[in-house]
Amino acid sequence: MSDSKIYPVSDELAATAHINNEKYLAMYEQSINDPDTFWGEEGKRLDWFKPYTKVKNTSFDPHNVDIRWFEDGTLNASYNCLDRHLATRGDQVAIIWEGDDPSESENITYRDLHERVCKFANALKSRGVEKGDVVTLYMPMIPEAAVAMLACTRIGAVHSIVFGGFSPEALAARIEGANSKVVVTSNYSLRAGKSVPLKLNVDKALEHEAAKACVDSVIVVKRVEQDVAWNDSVDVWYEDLVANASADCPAEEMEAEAPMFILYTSGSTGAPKGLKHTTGGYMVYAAMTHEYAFDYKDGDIYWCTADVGWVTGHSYIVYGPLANGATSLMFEGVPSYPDNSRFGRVIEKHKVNQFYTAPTAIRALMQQGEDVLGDSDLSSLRILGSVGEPINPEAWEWYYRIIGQNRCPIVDTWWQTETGGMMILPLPGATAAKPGAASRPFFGVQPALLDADGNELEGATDGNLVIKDSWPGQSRSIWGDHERFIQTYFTTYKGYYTTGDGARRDEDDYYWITGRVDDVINVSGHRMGTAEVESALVAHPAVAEAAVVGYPHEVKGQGIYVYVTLQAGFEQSDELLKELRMHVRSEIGPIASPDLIQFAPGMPKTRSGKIMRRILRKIAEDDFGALGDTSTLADPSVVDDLIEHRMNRK
Ligand code: 6R9
Repeated sequence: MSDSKIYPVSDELAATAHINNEKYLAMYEQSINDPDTFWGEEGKRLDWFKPYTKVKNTSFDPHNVDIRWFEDGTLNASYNCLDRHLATRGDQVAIIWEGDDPSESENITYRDLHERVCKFANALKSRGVEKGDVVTLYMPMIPEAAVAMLACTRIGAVHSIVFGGFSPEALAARIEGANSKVVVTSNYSLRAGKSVPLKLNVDKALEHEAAKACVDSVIVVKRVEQDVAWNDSVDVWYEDLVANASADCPAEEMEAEAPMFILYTSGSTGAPKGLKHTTGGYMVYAAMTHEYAFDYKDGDIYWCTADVGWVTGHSYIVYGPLANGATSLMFEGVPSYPDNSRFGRVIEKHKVNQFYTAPTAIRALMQQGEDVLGDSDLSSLRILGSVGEPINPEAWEWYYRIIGQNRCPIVDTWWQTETGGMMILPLPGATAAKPGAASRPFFGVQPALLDADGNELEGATDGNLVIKDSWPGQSRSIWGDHERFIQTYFTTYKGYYTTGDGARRDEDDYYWITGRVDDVINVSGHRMGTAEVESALVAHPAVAEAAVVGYPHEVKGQGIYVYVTLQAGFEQSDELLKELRMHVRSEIGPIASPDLIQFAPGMPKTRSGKIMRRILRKIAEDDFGALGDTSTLADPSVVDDLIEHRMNRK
């Protein structure tokens, strides 16, 4: 990879940000050398019912993985997001809700939110929910989703959010896996003006006997005035429940290590795992990372475009921002409705200061051209964030130039459902950015790169990214299967947390995430990150999006199979094929030259925007009979086209 451009920290941010470089270095050192003192202090950013006296008590020993933070303290997450702000910021807006329809929006103050949460918490109790019970949320991006989360944590119930785009089968498996007795949903959800039958999906999920056996209440928010099938013995309207509920509901005193939520995520093998997060450490970590990553200051308007169905929505729409007393924007819609300028319009309308989105969204906008946001006024923006996948330098530069107007730092945040919060990122007042690099570890995070035998590598090199010691936001277990937790994350490399990602460390000790280790391909003995090849391809003006997978190659071991989606205005041709090959050769080198290139009108993506490489690999291997589950794809029909035009026919 060629030497990267460097975007230094502005003098202004270095002077005004919470964390500048000097502070970063000093705090980082303390966080590693004296974690008890460091986190003992940081823990004070929360209100504790009973203060902790012990801070860190953690072991990555595969015989006994045991992770505890602040273990003798007690607190409540909902209290920390609401009650403690009432005296000082009761009338401040906590959540700005922007509907799918641009004419619909709502400002909810901390006082309003507190009242709504207390009422729904009492409503949950009236349906028999007790401390420790699991409540499944299958909801659109409406305020009631945040209310339900905070109501659960208020009474010590554990929420398990299932993204509204998942199928009834996926929902059923998660209800059953968590033995959840209550499901909260809405009759319909709205997406780009169309209503989606969420409640019907719940009904279908409950046709599965095992799921049905768990659930005794389905609480339904009336999002749109439209009829739904109704089963009086199980279904109850949200509105009816809260209408009769008291607004007085003291927050339950929870132990720091009490489970707070479960979130299912897929790995490279087996069924999705329900990762367990606990209260004290998670909340400290979510609040702290939110404040420092975005240099959040009182009065700022902060917008994360994720869905609450993903971990990003948990930590950076709800818990982190609200713990900090922030104003957090929650968006129900999509970037392309009513037209492609929507993100710009929302930024302008609500004067957004911090904007946090995913590379896939950036590339989708990029494809539409530089004037995609129209005449939207973006002058309120201060800091931009990126999350979910490696951001290729091309998309980074576009994000910086077109959305950030050459003045807003981009915080590329690497982290995972398992990590609870951000792990590697350039703090905006401290770390000069290199486009495409997640850069430096957050406080308390000790990354290392290992070779295949588990030896720690030194200096500038590539390797398997692991973390050497615990941080407070870390997942504690897989719900109901601690052994699987140990097997998945702590046995490949003993004594380390295995991330499943590969990374490169450069001469400045910056980390560049190269993608999942299972996406790494080996061509003629050369290891290559598919992300690196993709990044090169996307840097070509004709390419909107590229996905690269390996396929069995007689001579090289693996060959490079490329799927490209062209920018509007470009036609597929043999000339262009040649040009793309040459382009990759010149960007990375001849070993990266694509063997096969397929023009793809669309990529198979999950609804969270991640390209499903498993499917692309199968098609590249000419083995599409065994594609596995495609039900979680945003648009399953793209697969048929990919198969029809596949390049590798045995
Ligand atoms: C937060 C989230 C985790 C996986 C992770 C990695 C990829 C996320 C990234 C990134 C490069 C970034 N990933 N952020 N890769 N740079 N800034 O996305 O959690 O859904 O669990 O995904 O996503 O591969 O291992 P999750």
